[in-house]
Amino acid sequence: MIRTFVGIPLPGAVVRDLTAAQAGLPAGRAVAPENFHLTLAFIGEHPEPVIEDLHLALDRITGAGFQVSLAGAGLFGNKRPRVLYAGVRSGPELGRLREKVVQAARGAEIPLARERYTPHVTLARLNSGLSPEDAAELRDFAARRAGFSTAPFRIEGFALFRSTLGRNGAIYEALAKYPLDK
Ligand code: 2AM
Repeated sequence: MIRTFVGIPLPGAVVRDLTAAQAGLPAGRAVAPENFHLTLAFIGEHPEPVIEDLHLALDRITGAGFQVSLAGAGLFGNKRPRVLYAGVRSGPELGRLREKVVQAARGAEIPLARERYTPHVTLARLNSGLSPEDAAELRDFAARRAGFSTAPFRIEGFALFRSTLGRNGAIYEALAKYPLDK
């Protein structure tokens, strides 16, 4: 079984901005710079032949590259925050690309969870045992990052990532890359 997701790697300048935005994080585990990405769809665990079918379907996706920027910060999980994230500012192209990825997964007979897609980049993950004090500090921290933004950058492609869960967090490895504008 391979645990995978489809995501967009980020340019170096954006990674540097995200790393700067993590400074002073009061609680939780900061995402390592090499792990920053914008998830298009979490695929989950599947046997290798299924992932091979997914790869072929992803490889058939066409479309033009497009611009996005990152802006703002927030927490997923109100009372029990689980993720601190940077927001994404984009036109309709990002949602359309996500839809193509969802269709590719369906074509490979991978049923995806029917959840609302909220584009974001995870800055830190928070343990379920977070104290109310730490949660309050994190809310303050996110509020202070409300003005966070990056310069616009171009999405030139996306990738299929393998996620290997380990003791020190997940390791992500790009299994295949899919350029847009091809
Ligand atoms: P994230 O985008 O908020 O960071 C690999 O696990 C990637 O898929 C992570 O980036 C993760 O969250 C995203 N993801 C989305 N839904 C997930 C789920 N149900 N379980 C694990 N990861 C998920």
